[in-house]
Amino acid sequence: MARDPRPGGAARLNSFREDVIAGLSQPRKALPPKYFYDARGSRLFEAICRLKEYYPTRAELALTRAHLGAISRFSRKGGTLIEYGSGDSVKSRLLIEALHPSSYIPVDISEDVLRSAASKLQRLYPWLDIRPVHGDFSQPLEISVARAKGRRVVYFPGSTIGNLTPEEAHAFLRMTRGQVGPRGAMLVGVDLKKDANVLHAAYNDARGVTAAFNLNLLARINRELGGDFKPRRFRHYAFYNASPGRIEMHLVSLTPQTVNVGNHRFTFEAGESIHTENSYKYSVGGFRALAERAGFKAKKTWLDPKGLFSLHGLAAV
Ligand code: AVJ
Repeated sequence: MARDPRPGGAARLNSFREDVIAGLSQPRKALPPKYFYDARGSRLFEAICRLKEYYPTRAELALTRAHLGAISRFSRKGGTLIEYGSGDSVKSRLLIEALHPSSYIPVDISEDVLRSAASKLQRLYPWLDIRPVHGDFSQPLEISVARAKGRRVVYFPGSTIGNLTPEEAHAFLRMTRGQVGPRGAMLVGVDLKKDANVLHAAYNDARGVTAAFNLNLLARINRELGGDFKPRRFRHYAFYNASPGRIEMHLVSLTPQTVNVGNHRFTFEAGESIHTENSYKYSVGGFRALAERAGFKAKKTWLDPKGLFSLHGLAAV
């Protein structure tokens, strides 16, 4: 799938429709997690990040604060900072203040979040050259070498890399390795393997915010593609699958039912699921090995005090 030339318009809707039809036509139904983030989904995700059960956001913020000096020495000052999945850019502010990059390129799939964060940052840092790119980080972005001043550092926080299979993560790291060039670097936030009960709670919060976030995908299909999903006939289901090392999120059909999306009709058996997200968890050594296979030198790993989450400083070799 090519990157949309008009991400806000008809082309964006077409790729959403194609991905939904293709995903629901498989024998094991699945939908890509990138479609969670419409305006309502982005707000729900921000609410997830504030939940007591969802430790990754707080752990990553804590480790970034604690190791900011070392992170900025590793990244070096004054270059170009490219951030994938920048979202509301809270952690970006810490990095911008520490690294003082000459340019900052936030890349995000949610246009509203991207624009409002960029204008807020521009008010805070009038000296900073900000060039927001609306898009999907899984596709190579044409960030031209000429536009990027100094050392290029890609910042990929939040364990968004966990949405990719290890094979996809390998390909993604290789692509980024090409993008940052021979002297470039990458900072990647990666959630760690831990007690399955802690993981389970983080994706099954008591207030049901994660369930609402998952179910919003069906509401979005109804709104944007004219679907007739009845979200109440599906249940949020998330569990840690230890052998691949990932949280899986599903929407499970509570009854036998038929759903229409445009001219397409999909049938569900009772108990049949739509697999909506994978969130891979790594050991420190496992992630470093993956990065090294993709052509980086794994130079630094920073952890929060409880050892829940990691940030990796990778240098191009
Ligand atoms: C944004 C992909 C890192 O996997 O933890 C949170 C998304 N899904 N709760 C994650 C998510 C359910 C999140 N990532």
